[in-house]
Amino acid sequence: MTVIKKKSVVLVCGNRPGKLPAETQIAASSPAPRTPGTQAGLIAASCGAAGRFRNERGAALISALLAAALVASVAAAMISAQQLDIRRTGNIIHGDQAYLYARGVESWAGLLLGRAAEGEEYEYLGHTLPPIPVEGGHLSVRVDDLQGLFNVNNLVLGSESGQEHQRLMFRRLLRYCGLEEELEQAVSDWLDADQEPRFPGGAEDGEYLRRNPPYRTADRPLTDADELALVYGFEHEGYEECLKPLLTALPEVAAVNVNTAPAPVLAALAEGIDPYRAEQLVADRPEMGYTMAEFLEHPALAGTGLGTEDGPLLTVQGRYFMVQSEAVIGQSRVMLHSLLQREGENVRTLQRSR
Ligand SMILES: [Ca+2]
Repeated sequence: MTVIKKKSVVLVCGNRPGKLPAETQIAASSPAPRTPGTQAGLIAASCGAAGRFRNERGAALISALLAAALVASVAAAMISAQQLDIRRTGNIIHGDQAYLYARGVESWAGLLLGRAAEGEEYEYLGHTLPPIPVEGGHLSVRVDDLQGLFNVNNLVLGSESGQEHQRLMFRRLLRYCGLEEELEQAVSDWLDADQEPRFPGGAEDGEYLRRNPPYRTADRPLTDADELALVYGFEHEGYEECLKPLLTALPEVAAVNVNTAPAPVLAALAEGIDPYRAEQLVADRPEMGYTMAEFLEHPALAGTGLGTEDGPLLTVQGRYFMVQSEAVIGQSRVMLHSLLQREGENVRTLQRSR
Protein backbone atom coordinates (compact mmCIF):
# COMPACT_ATOMS: atom_id res chain seq x y z
CA MET A 1 0.00 0.00 0.00
CA THR A 2 1.38 3.44 -0.87
CA VAL A 3 0.13 6.64 1.00
CA ILE A 4 0.88 10.06 -0.49
CA LYS A 5 0.60 13.43 1.34
CA LYS A 6 1.14 16.56 -0.68
CA LYS A 7 2.57 19.08 1.88
CA SER A 8 5.03 17.05 3.74
CA VAL A 9 6.33 14.12 1.85
CA VAL A 10 5.88 11.04 3.97
CA LEU A 11 6.41 7.80 2.21
CA VAL A 12 4.94 4.59 3.35
CA CYS A 13 6.12 1.73 1.22
CA GLY A 14 4.20 -1.38 2.00
CA ASN A 15 2.94 -1.26 5.63
CA ARG A 16 6.00 0.42 7.21
CA PRO A 17 7.16 4.02 6.97
CA GLY A 18 10.53 4.18 5.22
CA LYS A 19 13.39 6.61 5.57
CA LEU A 20 14.64 7.56 2.15
CA PRO A 21 18.30 7.59 1.26
CA ALA A 22 19.89 11.02 0.75
CA GLU A 23 19.51 11.09 -3.05
CA THR A 24 15.85 10.11 -2.79
CA GLN A 25 15.18 12.79 -0.12
CA ILE A 26 16.75 15.45 -2.37
CA ALA A 27 14.70 14.29 -5.28
CA ALA A 28 11.55 14.32 -3.18
CA SER A 29 12.16 17.87 -1.77
CA SER A 30 13.09 19.53 -5.11
CA PRO A 31 10.44 21.49 -7.08
CA ALA A 32 8.42 19.26 -9.23
CA PRO A 33 5.37 19.50 -11.33
CA ARG A 34 2.27 19.27 -9.17
CA THR A 35 0.67 16.77 -11.41
CA PRO A 36 -0.55 13.81 -9.38
CA GLY A 37 0.91 11.37 -11.90
CA THR A 38 4.43 12.77 -11.70
CA GLN A 39 4.45 12.94 -7.89
CA ALA A 40 3.19 9.40 -7.60
CA GLY A 41 5.87 8.29 -10.04
CA LEU A 42 8.60 9.98 -8.00
CA ILE A 43 7.35 8.40 -4.79
CA ALA A 44 7.03 5.01 -6.43
CA ALA A 45 10.59 5.33 -7.74
CA SER A 46 11.79 6.32 -4.27
CA CYS A 47 10.01 3.37 -2.64
CA GLY A 48 11.50 1.02 -5.20
CA ALA A 49 15.03 2.27 -4.46
CA ALA A 50 14.50 1.94 -0.70
CA GLY A 51 13.13 -1.59 -1.10
CA ARG A 52 16.07 -2.67 -3.22
CA PHE A 53 18.47 -1.20 -0.67
CA ARG A 54 16.81 -3.08 2.18
CA ASN A 55 16.71 -6.29 0.14
CA GLU A 56 20.41 -6.02 -0.69
CA ARG A 57 21.29 -5.27 2.92
CA GLY A 58 19.18 -8.23 4.11
CA ALA A 59 20.78 -10.55 1.57
CA ALA A 60 24.24 -9.45 2.70
CA LEU A 61 23.29 -10.04 6.31
CA ILE A 62 21.95 -13.52 5.56
CA SER A 63 25.07 -14.37 3.57
CA ALA A 64 27.25 -13.23 6.46
CA LEU A 65 25.22 -15.31 8.92
CA LEU A 66 25.40 -18.37 6.67
CA ALA A 67 29.16 -17.97 6.31
CA ALA A 68 29.54 -17.62 10.09
CA ALA A 69 27.37 -20.69 10.70
CA LEU A 70 29.39 -22.66 8.14
CA VAL A 71 32.69 -21.67 9.75
CA ALA A 72 31.32 -22.52 13.20
CA SER A 73 30.10 -25.96 12.11
CA VAL A 74 33.40 -26.74 10.35
CA ALA A 75 35.31 -25.63 13.45
CA ALA A 76 33.08 -27.77 15.70
CA ALA A 77 33.60 -30.81 13.45
CA MET A 78 37.37 -30.27 13.48
CA ILE A 79 37.42 -29.97 17.29
CA SER A 80 35.27 -33.09 17.65
CA ALA A 81 37.53 -35.07 15.27
CA GLN A 82 40.59 -33.85 17.12
CA GLN A 83 39.16 -34.88 20.49
CA LEU A 84 38.34 -38.30 19.03
CA ASP A 85 41.90 -38.63 17.74
CA ILE A 86 43.30 -37.63 21.12
CA ARG A 87 41.07 -40.18 22.89
CA ARG A 88 41.91 -42.91 20.36
CA THR A 89 45.63 -42.24 20.65
CA GLY A 90 45.32 -42.24 24.45
CA ASN A 91 43.54 -45.59 24.38
CA ILE A 92 46.20 -47.09 22.10
CA ILE A 93 48.99 -45.86 24.38
CA HIS A 94 47.16 -47.13 27.49
CA GLY A 95 46.47 -50.46 25.78
CA ASP A 96 50.14 -50.90 24.91
CA GLN A 97 51.17 -49.94 28.43
CA ALA A 98 48.65 -52.36 29.94
CA TYR A 99 49.88 -55.22 27.70
CA LEU A 100 53.50 -54.58 28.68
CA TYR A 101 52.55 -54.39 32.36
CA ALA A 102 50.66 -57.69 32.03
CA ARG A 103 53.72 -59.31 30.41
CA GLY A 104 55.78 -57.97 33.30
CA VAL A 105 53.37 -59.50 35.80
CA GLU A 106 53.64 -62.85 33.98
CA SER A 107 57.46 -62.69 34.18
CA TRP A 108 57.29 -61.73 37.84
CA ALA A 109 55.06 -64.74 38.59
CA GLY A 110 57.53 -66.95 36.74
CA LEU A 111 60.40 -65.60 38.85
CA LEU A 112 58.44 -66.26 42.06
CA LEU A 113 57.68 -69.82 40.98
CA GLY A 114 61.28 -70.48 39.97
CA ARG A 115 62.68 -69.23 43.26
CA ALA A 116 60.10 -70.87 45.52
CA ALA A 117 61.48 -73.71 47.57
CA GLU A 118 59.32 -76.82 48.00
CA GLY A 119 55.97 -75.81 49.48
CA GLU A 120 56.81 -72.12 49.60
CA GLU A 121 54.50 -71.14 46.74
CA TYR A 122 51.38 -72.47 48.47
CA GLU A 123 50.87 -69.15 50.24
CA TYR A 124 50.02 -67.44 46.93
CA LEU A 125 48.68 -70.29 44.78
CA GLY A 126 44.95 -70.53 44.11
CA HIS A 127 43.82 -67.00 44.87
CA THR A 128 44.09 -63.53 43.35
CA LEU A 129 46.80 -61.46 45.02
CA PRO A 130 45.88 -57.93 46.25
CA PRO A 131 46.01 -55.30 43.46
CA ILE A 132 49.36 -53.58 42.96
CA PRO A 133 48.97 -49.82 42.24
CA VAL A 134 50.99 -48.39 39.35
CA GLU A 135 50.92 -44.99 37.68
CA GLY A 136 47.54 -44.60 35.98
CA GLY A 137 46.08 -47.93 37.10
CA HIS A 138 46.70 -51.19 38.90
CA LEU A 139 47.92 -54.76 38.34
CA SER A 140 46.69 -58.08 39.67
CA VAL A 141 47.73 -61.69 39.30
CA ARG A 142 46.41 -65.15 40.08
CA VAL A 143 48.51 -68.30 39.89
CA ASP A 144 46.93 -71.77 39.83
CA ASP A 145 48.69 -75.10 39.93
CA LEU A 146 47.29 -77.08 37.01
CA GLN A 147 48.49 -80.34 38.50
CA GLY A 148 45.79 -79.99 41.11
CA LEU A 149 43.40 -80.92 38.27
CA PHE A 150 42.95 -84.10 36.25
CA ASN A 151 45.07 -84.05 33.09
CA VAL A 152 42.82 -85.45 30.34
CA ASN A 153 45.83 -86.25 28.16
CA ASN A 154 46.97 -88.77 30.79
CA LEU A 155 44.35 -91.10 29.23
CA VAL A 156 46.58 -91.72 26.20
CA LEU A 157 50.10 -90.78 27.42
CA GLY A 158 52.58 -92.86 29.39
CA SER A 159 52.60 -96.57 30.13
CA GLU A 160 49.61 -98.83 29.48
CA SER A 161 49.23 -99.59 33.21
CA GLY A 162 49.39 -95.88 33.96
CA GLN A 163 46.71 -95.18 31.31
CA GLU A 164 44.46 -97.83 32.87
CA HIS A 165 44.77 -96.15 36.27
CA GLN A 166 43.94 -92.76 34.66
CA ARG A 167 40.90 -94.22 32.90
CA LEU A 168 39.55 -95.47 36.24
CA MET A 169 40.23 -92.12 37.83
CA PHE A 170 38.41 -90.28 35.02
CA ARG A 171 35.44 -92.60 35.36
CA ARG A 172 35.18 -91.74 39.06
CA LEU A 173 35.15 -88.06 38.18
CA LEU A 174 32.39 -88.65 35.60
CA ARG A 175 30.39 -90.56 38.20
CA TYR A 176 30.92 -87.78 40.76
CA CYS A 177 29.42 -85.28 38.28
CA GLY A 178 26.46 -87.51 37.42
CA LEU A 179 27.70 -88.39 33.92
CA GLU A 180 27.88 -91.82 32.27
CA GLU A 181 31.21 -93.56 32.99
CA GLU A 182 31.30 -94.87 29.38
CA LEU A 183 31.98 -91.30 28.24
CA GLU A 184 35.58 -92.03 29.21
CA GLN A 185 35.73 -94.21 26.08
CA ALA A 186 34.50 -91.38 23.86
CA VAL A 187 37.26 -89.14 25.25
CA SER A 188 39.91 -91.84 24.84
CA ASP A 189 38.78 -92.36 21.21
CA TRP A 190 38.94 -88.60 20.61
CA LEU A 191 42.57 -88.58 21.86
CA ASP A 192 44.02 -91.84 20.51
CA ALA A 193 45.57 -92.03 17.05
CA ASP A 194 43.41 -94.86 15.68
CA GLN A 195 39.90 -94.92 14.22
CA GLU A 196 38.63 -97.96 16.11
CA PRO A 197 35.70 -97.03 18.36
CA ARG A 198 35.76 -98.54 21.84
CA PHE A 199 32.72 -100.51 23.00
CA PRO A 200 30.14 -99.57 24.15
CA GLY A 201 30.74 -95.83 24.70
CA GLY A 202 33.42 -94.99 22.12
CA ALA A 203 33.04 -92.62 19.16
CA GLU A 204 35.34 -92.00 16.21
CA ASP A 205 34.92 -90.00 12.98
CA GLY A 206 31.76 -91.91 11.97
CA GLU A 207 29.86 -90.33 14.87
CA TYR A 208 30.97 -86.76 14.22
CA LEU A 209 30.76 -86.78 10.41
CA ARG A 210 26.98 -87.28 10.71
CA ARG A 211 26.65 -84.00 12.58
CA ASN A 212 25.79 -80.62 11.09
CA PRO A 213 28.35 -79.23 10.55
CA PRO A 214 30.42 -82.43 10.34
CA TYR A 215 33.87 -82.68 11.91
CA ARG A 216 36.49 -85.30 12.76
CA THR A 217 38.13 -86.49 15.99
CA ALA A 218 41.40 -84.83 17.03
CA ASP A 219 43.27 -88.18 17.29
CA ARG A 220 45.92 -86.43 19.36
CA PRO A 221 46.28 -85.02 22.91
CA LEU A 222 44.37 -81.83 23.65
CA THR A 223 45.97 -78.40 23.76
CA ASP A 224 42.98 -77.01 25.69
CA ALA A 225 40.56 -78.92 27.90
CA ASP A 226 37.68 -76.83 26.51
CA GLU A 227 37.93 -78.96 23.36
CA LEU A 228 36.05 -81.67 25.25
CA ALA A 229 32.82 -79.78 24.53
CA LEU A 230 33.06 -81.28 21.01
CA VAL A 231 33.19 -84.86 22.26
CA TYR A 232 30.18 -87.16 22.18
CA GLY A 233 28.16 -86.95 25.41
CA PHE A 234 29.74 -83.77 26.76
CA GLU A 235 26.85 -81.55 25.81
CA HIS A 236 24.92 -82.90 28.81
CA GLU A 237 24.40 -81.06 32.09
CA GLY A 238 27.11 -81.84 34.59
CA TYR A 239 30.00 -81.12 32.26
CA GLU A 240 30.16 -77.31 32.29
CA GLU A 241 29.25 -76.83 35.94
CA CYS A 242 30.89 -79.84 37.60
CA LEU A 243 33.47 -81.65 35.46
CA LYS A 244 35.05 -78.84 33.43
CA PRO A 245 36.53 -77.00 36.47
CA LEU A 246 38.30 -80.22 37.49
CA LEU A 247 40.07 -80.83 34.16
CA THR A 248 43.18 -79.56 32.42
CA ALA A 249 45.20 -80.48 29.33
CA LEU A 250 48.98 -80.69 29.76
CA PRO A 251 51.54 -81.73 27.12
CA GLU A 252 52.90 -84.72 29.06
CA VAL A 253 51.88 -87.20 31.74
CA ALA A 254 51.34 -85.15 34.88
CA ALA A 255 50.95 -86.49 38.41
CA VAL A 256 48.25 -85.07 40.68
CA ASN A 257 49.55 -82.55 43.20
CA VAL A 258 47.96 -83.64 46.48
CA ASN A 259 48.63 -80.19 47.95
CA THR A 260 46.48 -78.27 45.45
CA ALA A 261 43.92 -80.86 44.25
CA PRO A 262 40.31 -80.15 45.30
CA ALA A 263 38.41 -82.84 47.20
CA PRO A 264 36.68 -84.40 44.10
CA VAL A 265 40.07 -84.99 42.42
CA LEU A 266 41.53 -86.50 45.61
CA ALA A 267 38.45 -88.71 45.92
CA ALA A 268 39.03 -89.96 42.36
CA LEU A 269 42.54 -91.19 43.21
CA ALA A 270 41.24 -94.50 44.57
CA GLU A 271 37.91 -96.29 44.83
CA GLY A 272 38.02 -96.29 48.63
CA ILE A 273 38.39 -92.51 49.06
CA ASP A 274 34.88 -91.26 49.65
CA PRO A 275 34.00 -87.54 49.62
CA TYR A 276 34.21 -87.33 53.42
CA ARG A 277 37.77 -88.70 53.48
CA ALA A 278 38.75 -86.39 50.64
CA GLU A 279 37.42 -83.37 52.55
CA GLN A 280 39.46 -84.50 55.58
CA LEU A 281 42.61 -84.59 53.45
CA VAL A 282 41.94 -81.02 52.27
CA ALA A 283 41.08 -79.73 55.74
CA ASP A 284 44.26 -81.19 57.29
CA ARG A 285 46.52 -79.88 54.53
CA PRO A 286 49.51 -78.10 56.18
CA GLU A 287 50.18 -74.47 55.26
CA MET A 288 53.38 -75.51 53.47
CA GLY A 289 51.74 -78.60 52.01
CA TYR A 290 52.07 -82.34 52.74
CA THR A 291 55.26 -84.24 52.20
CA MET A 292 54.53 -87.41 50.25
CA ALA A 293 55.06 -89.54 53.36
CA GLU A 294 52.72 -87.36 55.44
CA PHE A 295 50.01 -87.62 52.78
CA LEU A 296 50.20 -91.37 52.30
CA GLU A 297 50.19 -91.93 56.08
CA HIS A 298 47.11 -89.76 56.64
CA PRO A 299 44.40 -91.73 58.51
CA ALA A 300 41.83 -90.82 55.85
CA LEU A 301 43.72 -93.01 53.36
CA ALA A 302 43.79 -96.09 55.60
CA GLY A 303 42.30 -99.07 53.79
CA THR A 304 41.62 -97.12 50.59
CA GLY A 305 44.18 -98.94 48.48
CA LEU A 306 46.24 -95.82 47.82
CA GLY A 307 49.82 -96.56 48.83
CA THR A 308 53.47 -95.97 48.04
CA GLU A 309 53.13 -97.93 44.78
CA ASP A 310 50.95 -95.06 43.55
CA GLY A 311 53.74 -92.57 44.27
CA PRO A 312 54.55 -91.94 40.56
CA LEU A 313 50.94 -90.83 40.03
CA LEU A 314 51.18 -88.29 42.84
CA THR A 315 53.35 -85.28 43.60
CA VAL A 316 53.69 -82.62 46.28
CA GLN A 317 54.94 -79.85 43.98
CA GLY A 318 53.52 -78.90 40.59
CA ARG A 319 55.41 -78.11 37.39
CA TYR A 320 52.60 -76.56 35.31
CA PHE A 321 50.89 -73.33 36.27
CA MET A 322 48.22 -71.07 34.85
CA VAL A 323 49.06 -67.40 35.44
CA GLN A 324 46.30 -64.83 34.91
CA SER A 325 47.93 -61.40 34.68
CA GLU A 326 45.66 -58.38 34.61
CA ALA A 327 46.68 -54.77 34.00
CA VAL A 328 44.29 -51.81 34.05
CA ILE A 329 45.70 -48.51 32.77
CA GLY A 330 43.25 -45.66 32.23
CA GLN A 331 40.31 -47.07 30.28
CA SER A 332 42.35 -50.03 28.94
CA ARG A 333 42.32 -53.49 30.50
CA VAL A 334 44.48 -56.42 29.41
CA MET A 335 44.16 -59.95 30.78
CA LEU A 336 46.74 -62.60 29.82
CA HIS A 337 46.28 -66.33 30.41
CA SER A 338 49.72 -67.96 30.39
CA LEU A 339 50.64 -71.63 30.76
CA LEU A 340 54.02 -71.82 32.53
CA GLN A 341 56.25 -74.86 32.85
CA ARG A 342 58.79 -75.09 35.68
CA GLU A 343 62.02 -77.06 35.36
CA GLY A 344 63.99 -76.56 38.57
CA GLU A 345 64.48 -72.79 38.80
CA ASN A 346 63.80 -72.24 35.12
CA VAL A 347 60.26 -71.27 34.18
CA ARG A 348 59.13 -70.82 30.59
CA THR A 349 55.87 -69.84 28.96
CA LEU A 350 54.34 -72.58 26.79
CA GLN A 351 51.10 -70.82 25.79
CA ARG A 352 49.74 -67.34 26.12
CA SER A 353 46.34 -65.92 25.19
CA ARG A 354 44.55 -62.66 25.93
CA1 LIG B 1 40.82 -91.84 17.68
